[in-house]
Amino acid sequence: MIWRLRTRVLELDRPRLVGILNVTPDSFSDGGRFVDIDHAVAHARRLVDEGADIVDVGGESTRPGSLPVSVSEETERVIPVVERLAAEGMVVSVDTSKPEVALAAVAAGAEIINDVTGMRSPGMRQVASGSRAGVVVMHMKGSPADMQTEPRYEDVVTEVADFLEGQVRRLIEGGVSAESVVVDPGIGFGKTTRHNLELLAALDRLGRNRPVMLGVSRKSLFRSLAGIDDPVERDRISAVAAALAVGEGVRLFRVHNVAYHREATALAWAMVRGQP
Ligand code: HH2
Repeated sequence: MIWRLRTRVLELDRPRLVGILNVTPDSFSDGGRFVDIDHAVAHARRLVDEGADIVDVGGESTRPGSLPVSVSEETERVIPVVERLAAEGMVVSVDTSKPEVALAAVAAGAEIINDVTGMRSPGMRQVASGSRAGVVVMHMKGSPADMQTEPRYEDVVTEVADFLEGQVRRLIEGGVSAESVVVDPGIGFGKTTRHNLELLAALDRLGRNRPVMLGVSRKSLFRSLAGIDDPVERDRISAVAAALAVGEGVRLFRVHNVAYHREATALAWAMVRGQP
């Protein structure tokens, strides 16, 4: 399996780590820590030193209840950081739902567009096909403002799988290469703990046609499942979940603590292959 990005190809011949860089004042676990550009760049270097293959830069929090930010605000937060990281040779992904921000980010050197709204906006699909960027199509029910108010599904796995495949089809019809697209079930986005678990139990099915990216890092399901209130204290259990997902075929992990995840996924990968 490969993932075709804007100017390069990433082999998915082993687990790959996407280090999270939130340049926001209000993200749920690290809000406010990397708003300053030099701090953001220093953190990105650390993510890469620890083994991140990609750095995902986000300028708008999507935590439950968060409110949207304007295009200009998000652009100001994200673009200078993308420029600096790309200039240092890092593979940069931009975590945005706004076509204007995605366009500016690819012009500044981003290789990947990661859209938590699943590329529903025609403008986003145009930017994707025009730029030939890699694309992450994520599932979310509702919007961050309302997604956790009693989400309901008949069958969460079928609904999520159908949505993701439908969006991939639209992208391909719009001229995006099938090899450029990966899918993400959107753990915690309009889902109860039970929905999240049903999806985690069906990762092999979700990954049948397409590489899967998984973002469980520090998420609130670890509060309900393991009683860990402080998001930063959820790094170890996040790495355990990622290791288990390696066994289900997942090759891309969006994570805060790269060092833990590197260890856990490397071990899982050796066990899956039966080779060091
Ligand atoms: N989760 C978050 C943000 N972006 N993108 C993908 N593809 N998958 C995810 O699971 C995902 C995502 C939420 O986490 P975080 O960035 O740490 O928090 P916040 O949205 O508060 O900035």
